[in-house]
Amino acid sequence: MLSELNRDFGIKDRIEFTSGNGGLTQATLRDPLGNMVKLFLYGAHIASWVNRSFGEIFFMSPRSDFLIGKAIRGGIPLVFPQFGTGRLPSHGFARTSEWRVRSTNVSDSGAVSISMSLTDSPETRDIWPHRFTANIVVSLEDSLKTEFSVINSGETPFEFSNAFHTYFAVSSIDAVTVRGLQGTTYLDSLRNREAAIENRELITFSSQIDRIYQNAPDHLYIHDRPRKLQIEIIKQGLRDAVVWNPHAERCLQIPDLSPDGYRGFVCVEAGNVLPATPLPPGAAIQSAQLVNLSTS
Ligand code: TA6
Repeated sequence: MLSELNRDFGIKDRIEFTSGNGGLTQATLRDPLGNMVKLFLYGAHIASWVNRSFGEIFFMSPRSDFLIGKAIRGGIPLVFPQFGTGRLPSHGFARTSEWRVRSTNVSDSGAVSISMSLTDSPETRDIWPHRFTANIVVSLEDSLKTEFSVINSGETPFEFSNAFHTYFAVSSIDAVTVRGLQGTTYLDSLRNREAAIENRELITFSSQIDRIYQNAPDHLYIHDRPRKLQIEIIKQGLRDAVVWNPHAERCLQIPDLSPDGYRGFVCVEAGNVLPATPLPPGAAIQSAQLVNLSTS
């Protein structure tokens, strides 16, 4: 497996496949500038992004499982085809499925990318009776671009939700603000998804926040004051943004987070969450998230 992957998709000094946590196959992408991404083929799950100027950008819980069938707690879990709880496992089956490598590339500008796909199977059709192919393209340079597309390859329409459930590492949750959502309607998952309007320019985290901001602006900003870091999230073809931090009380109920694990991350999740997106037979949807870093 690893030798075939490296033979077919490895690129000297740029892309290598190895056995990672829990024996999961991981791809390591290194660009010429010194940036690095590690991602598992399991869930097409980006686990780490080390930027040459700002270090590790994503949070990974020290208590995360790396077991087939379990979600990984950190990095970018892929939400598809369901958001949250429902008929399918929480956040759908994409993040607990083995994705296939389709191609790898180094662009003229030095961006290193990998493309992976997930197609329906007897197991997925058992719980979600639709034909589809989902694709992920991850492109690394000083910024990180993740593209998600899905085609309805069946004869019947379906609807789905998708999101990049990104765990951004922060110095401390009480020193972090999220900007760009003022005036946006959100569904408050702590109040049975009651609708309200965000009235703050800067969202702060003194208690649990779990909100689905609908039709949110495409440019969002996380500011980590102690780290003097601004993270810009540019979403394309992704209507919504979920903002989540469990804070102390909820954190105690999440076994793969340490009791104070909430202090080390904020989730800002670009996606098409609610309402679900209808997809007629033969139709496809393209979307992308671009994350830029700067000193602030
Ligand atoms: O995106 C926010 C959320 O839906 C929260 O309600 C919380 O459940 C979080 O996702 C984590 O979900 P998970 O299934 O990964 O434990």
